[in-house]
Amino acid sequence: MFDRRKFLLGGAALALSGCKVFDSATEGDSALRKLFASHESLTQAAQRALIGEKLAPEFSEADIRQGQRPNGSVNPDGADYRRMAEAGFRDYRLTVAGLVDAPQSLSLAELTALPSRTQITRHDCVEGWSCIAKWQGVPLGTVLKMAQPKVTARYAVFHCFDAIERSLSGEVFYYESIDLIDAFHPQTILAYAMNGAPLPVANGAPLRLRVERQLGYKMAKYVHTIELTDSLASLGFGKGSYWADRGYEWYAGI
Ligand SMILES: Nc1nc2c(c(=O)[nH]1)N[C@H]1C(S)=C(S)[C@@H](COP(=O)(O)O)O[C@H]1N2
Ligand SMILES: [Mo]
Repeated sequence: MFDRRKFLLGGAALALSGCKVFDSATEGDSALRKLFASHESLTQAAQRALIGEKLAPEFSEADIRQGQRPNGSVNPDGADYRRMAEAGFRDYRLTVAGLVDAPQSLSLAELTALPSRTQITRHDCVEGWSCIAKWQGVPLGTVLKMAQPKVTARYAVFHCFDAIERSLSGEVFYYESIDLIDAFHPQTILAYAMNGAPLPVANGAPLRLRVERQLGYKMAKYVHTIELTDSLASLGFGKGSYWADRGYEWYAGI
């Protein structure tokens, strides 16, 4: 059995020893803080030290004022995806692989049979718009525990069905990653329903990530595989995310 406590303690101890140094230096408006703010990994460490395991704000039904605005890929056109969508995703399977002792292959029926979490949260896109919507899904931590991550696992990488880019050198499928602190955060879910209905294709059907303390581009839509890794170096250009590889930050905390 995968011992989550031992596993998390290992990671937390490392993270804490990394953050502690910056605790006092990053308080308030010190010159050091400004210096650190220019360096992403230090900003990330400082942000982590400050926010800890805090929950993102949750809202009420009355706060849902509009539909979730579809953005990025809205209709993957790969033949396999199209066939699957036309059959109501009956043949969909989520693969959980990589640094795990018990790789998983889960149908939508199996995923929806697991205990779910529902949350009304605000989605903030880096382009400057926000939407409040209700999301229902299975906590990512539940699915990862089933796969029994090895102690060497540090990141959850999300591989998606949509080719976001096409060129003569080939197709680039959307990819994202988060660390295992965010992966096991209680509000991090694999959502299959939105605003009380099955997740629409435009918003990532059949399964999309919600990682509520980060910006929209982290929330991979059309996820087919979750791969646990100890490094992001061999993914894309090495920054761990389609958009991070194109200039945005990998840790997009809000
Ligand atoms: N697979 C995939 N995931 C994605 C994207 C994408 O293009 N492809 N776009 C991202 C961006 S920039 C945002 S803001 C959100 C949009 O989610 P929505 O369409 O449900 O609003 O999905 C994110 N996840
Ligand atoms: Mo976005």
